[in-house]
Amino acid sequence: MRTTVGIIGGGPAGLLLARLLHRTGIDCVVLEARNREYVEQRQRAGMLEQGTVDALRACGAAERLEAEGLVHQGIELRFERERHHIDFPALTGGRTVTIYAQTEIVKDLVALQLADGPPLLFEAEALEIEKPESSSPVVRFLHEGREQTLSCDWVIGCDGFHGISRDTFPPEVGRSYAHDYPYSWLGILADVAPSCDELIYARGENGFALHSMRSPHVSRLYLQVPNGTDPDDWPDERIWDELAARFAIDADWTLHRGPITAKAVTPMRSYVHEPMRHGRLLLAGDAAHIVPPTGAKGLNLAVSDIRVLGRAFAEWHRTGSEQLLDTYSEMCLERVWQATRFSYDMTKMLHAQPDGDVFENRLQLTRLRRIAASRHAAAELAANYSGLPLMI
Ligand code: RFL
Ligand code: PHB
Repeated sequence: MRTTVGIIGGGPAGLLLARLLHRTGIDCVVLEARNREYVEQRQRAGMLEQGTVDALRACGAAERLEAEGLVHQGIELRFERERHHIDFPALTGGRTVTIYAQTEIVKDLVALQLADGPPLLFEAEALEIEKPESSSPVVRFLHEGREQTLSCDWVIGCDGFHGISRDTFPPEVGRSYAHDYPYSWLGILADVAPSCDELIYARGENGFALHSMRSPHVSRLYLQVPNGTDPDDWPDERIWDELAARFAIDADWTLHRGPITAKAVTPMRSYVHEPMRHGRLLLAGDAAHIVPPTGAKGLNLAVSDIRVLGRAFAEWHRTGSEQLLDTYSEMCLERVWQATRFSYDMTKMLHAQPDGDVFENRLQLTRLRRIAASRHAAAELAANYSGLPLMI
């Protein structure tokens, strides 16, 4: 097989890129290791920045998002049994965020791709990228029980944190930065109406809890738990009791409980790989960087990378100039590091220190109080959370 752009990975990054390239008139092929059902059901992100919504709209993938997405005007911070509203439009000059599940974005993009887009091969696992430094790199992949090759002008590694693309960079070319956190999140989905209109980020005495949602009838909640936690040690009643304790405030408020339909533990890590390009191989999304979910940035960063890349390929296609492809890594990394910093700060501010460091715990509350008391501090949070402007 031959194509102009070979895309490894059919997550949000790979699928959105395929859509943008298709609209520009550049042919591509998407190789996805898993089957369709798996990628459409994988529970992940839910909070979209305005820029992410705009990008999906611009490529005709926002019909259902516009009908079903829940527009939020801010978030709530809870600590010391009090609630504090952070008003995004008032603090950012009108910006909002939207709740719409990653599973739904993937379903929408897969449907468009299969209807009129370039080839999307499921159960096609990339094994190796050959000659990434040359002008015609080749992807070797396994599909329908046999090994095949895809010759390309460009290869884009959108294969997530555990993919093969990043490992293709020779060690002397790249450098990575990583930080592991001493806690994980236990995430649940529950068939119960959300107990709030906006997301609640709570710093309870025993640790962090987040109340999010998927629809007016489905709640998504997370609890800080120790690393290595087995979800089976958390029967449903124990989860609801702990959530209720961490969200507790002195005002009248009740956490609605309901049947839990999914339960999983996610470790927390920050990771950035620099640069994001080696020869004709470019990385995008989780393949190049991951953040802890506290800042809700992972999916939004993946979409930002693809917006930069989509524009660079459009320019290359129109004029033959590789200038924007040459500056791709630099363009993305500034934003990636800003999101890495923000996600780190949010995580450190809201999670209880497992070693019980009382000084650190006291500082956390001091940071939270500052945000509640100062418009300036709240505006800084709102600007980062709702998404820094993308200069393309
Ligand atoms: P993905 O989604 O991991 O997709 C990569 C795809 O590549 C495939 N693949 C391969 N295909 C072919 N050959 C190979 N050798 C391959 N190896 C892998 C995989 O099967 C997969 O389909 O990466 P992508 O596209 O970069 O998207 C990134 C996002 O998925 C991720 O950043 C977010 O989900 C992170 N995240 C959140 N981000 C937000 O912006 N807002 C949120 O509210 C938010 N909440 C979250 C999150 C992530 C979470 N977890 C589980 C890590 C909440 C959680 C709990
Ligand atoms: C989610 O809805 O899954 C979600 C929302 C905000 C976050 C993390 C996850 O910070």
